[in-house]
Amino acid sequence: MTTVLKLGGSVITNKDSPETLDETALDSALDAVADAWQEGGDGDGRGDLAIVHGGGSFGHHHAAERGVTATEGTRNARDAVAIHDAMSRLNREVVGRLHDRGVDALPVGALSVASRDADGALDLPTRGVERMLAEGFCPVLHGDGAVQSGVGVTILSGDDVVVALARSLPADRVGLCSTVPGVLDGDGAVVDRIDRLSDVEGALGGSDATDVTGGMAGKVRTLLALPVPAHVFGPDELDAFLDGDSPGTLVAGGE
Ligand code: IP8
Repeated sequence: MTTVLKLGGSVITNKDSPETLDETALDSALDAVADAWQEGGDGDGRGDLAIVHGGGSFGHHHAAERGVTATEGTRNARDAVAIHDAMSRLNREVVGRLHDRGVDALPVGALSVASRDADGALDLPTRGVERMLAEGFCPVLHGDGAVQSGVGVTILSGDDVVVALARSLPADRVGLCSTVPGVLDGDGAVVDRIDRLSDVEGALGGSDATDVTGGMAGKVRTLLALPVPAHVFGPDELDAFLDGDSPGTLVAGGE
C-alpha cells in the first residue's frame, strides 16, 4: 500500500514571513508521519510512504521576487538555483526532523531531473523513488524549479510532483494536507466530494498569501487528473488520513 502525502507549504511554514517555519505545525505533522511510518509496511516498522512538501515562505517568496511562475520561466541560472536552494533549506528541515523521529527519510530534489516539454507535459523520472521505497526509506520530495522547452526554468509545484509520483509508482492513496479542512464552498462549508472542476469553480478563489502556482483551484484541477482519488484535509485530520480514514474533501477525478 503506497501512500503519497503532500504537506502544504502554508501548513509547515509561516507564509507571510520569508523563510520562516511554523515550528509547531511542522513538528505536529511530522509526529503524525513518524507514527504512520513506524506502524506501516509489512511489520518491519517501515511504511510505503512518500512525502512531498510545498514551498510556503521558502520557495514562493524567492520565485515571486524573480518573477518566476509555473508558466513564466527564467533563463537566469542564478535565479533558478536561488529558488531551488530555498526549497532545499526547507527540505533539510523536514528530512532532519524526520530523522529525529526515527524515520529513514531521504531528500529528493526535482530540478536536476524533472523537465517539461513546450506544452507543459512533465517528465519526472521516479525509478529512484521506487527503489528508495523498496529499500525501506521514506523519500521526501518538494516543489522546485524544472526546465521547460522554450521557456527556461519554471516552477514545478509540489502538487505536480504528487501527480507524477501517484501515476508512476503507482500510489494507492493520495493526501494533501492543507491549511483548510478541505475544499470549501461559497458558504465556507467543506465540499465532501468533487467529480469535476465545474462542481466548485465559482467558490474557489486564489491563495491569500504569495503563491505562484495557483491556490486551491489549481490544486483541484491538478488532482482531478490523478488516476486515484485524492483527499484534501486540514492538519487536524492528518492522523485520520494516515490511519486510512477519508477526511475532508474527496477529489474523485480518477475513479
Ligand atoms: O507550494 C512550489 O510548490 P507548491 C515550489 O506546492 C516553489 O506550489 C519552488 C515555489
